[in-house]
Amino acid sequence: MRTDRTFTMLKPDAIQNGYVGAILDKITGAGFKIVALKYTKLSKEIAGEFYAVHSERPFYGELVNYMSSGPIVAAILEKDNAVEDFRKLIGATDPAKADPGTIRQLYAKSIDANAVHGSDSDENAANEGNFFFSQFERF
Ligand code: 3AN
Repeated sequence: MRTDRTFTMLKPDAIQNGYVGAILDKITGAGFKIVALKYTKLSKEIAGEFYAVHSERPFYGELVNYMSSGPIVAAILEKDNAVEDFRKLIGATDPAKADPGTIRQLYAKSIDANAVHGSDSDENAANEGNFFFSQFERF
């Protein structure tokens, strides 16, 4: 089923480098409505659970360590065709390969510290949003 919501996290590098305002501005400027928003820090255990789908990938340990290394901003976003349009807005996983004007090309430096996460399917968007937010935290 296609939905109109996606889930994002601004990663520790985006927070560290002071890009929260600029990235949220880019997101809302592209027509996404913020449905839920949270500033928090993941423990290693929670980060491991969130990225469990990647547990067989060689970079899993590094990814979990990195994502629990500092605070993050989590959000549910709403827009028609949200998942696909948000993936376009953030650009390729490797910032060096991301198109000009995309969030990763503008604000990320490396493949692990790549500024922002975006769900890759409607199903994952729903699961990831539910992982972070209760029904009382969505507006
Ligand atoms: P995306 O976030 O673009 O969907 P995935 O799903 O392939 O990318 O990877 C999930 C996360 O794992 C990425 N956001 C990135 O931070 C990290 N990652 C992917 N590939 C590598 C890699 N080769 N080395 C380190 N981290 C990686």
